[in-house]
Amino acid sequence: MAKKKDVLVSVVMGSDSDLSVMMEAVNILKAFNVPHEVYLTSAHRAPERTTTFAKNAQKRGIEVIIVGAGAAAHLAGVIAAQTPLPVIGVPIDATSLGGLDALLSTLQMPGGIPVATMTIGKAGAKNAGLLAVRILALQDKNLAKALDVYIANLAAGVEKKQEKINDALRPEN
Ligand code: RP5
Repeated sequence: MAKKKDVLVSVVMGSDSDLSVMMEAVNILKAFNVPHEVYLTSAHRAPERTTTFAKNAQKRGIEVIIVGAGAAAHLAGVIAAQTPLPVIGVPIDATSLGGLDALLSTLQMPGGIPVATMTIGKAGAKNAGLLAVRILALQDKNLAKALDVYIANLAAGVEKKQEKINDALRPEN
């Protein structure tokens, strides 16, 4: 049996209710064949579990941590405070404030402890996965090539959509 590859990216979330959003990050990591894990913890409901995770992440060989949380979303900052690894935060729309609460809680870190904060919700989770891939690609030529293909496909998709618009606007239509 092939040896299981070491986890490079941990996708952390504050609640199982965040999973559907954070799957966007997981799906990107799967698409790029990046070994990853999904880890549930909470800064306020399980502070000791959060500390244990953050303090051991580097020793476990993890290189990037993605953290999704909603409401008073301090999970990314609390983890970033306890590890030197890059932490990417994803604010989740979990309350009547539409994610603005989580956005500001994740984003507004005082100087000294950075959290690279993405946009709210699924687009943010997808971009968190892609940012993790970009970070890992700095040291991994195969991943860098796969990223180039992904980026080229995005541009090709725009060209295709332009052609569709042109077709729809042709005078004979
Ligand atoms: C945060 O509170 C979680 O990240 C989640 O987005 C939000 C609500 O959690 P649940 O009450 O659904 O568990 O800690």
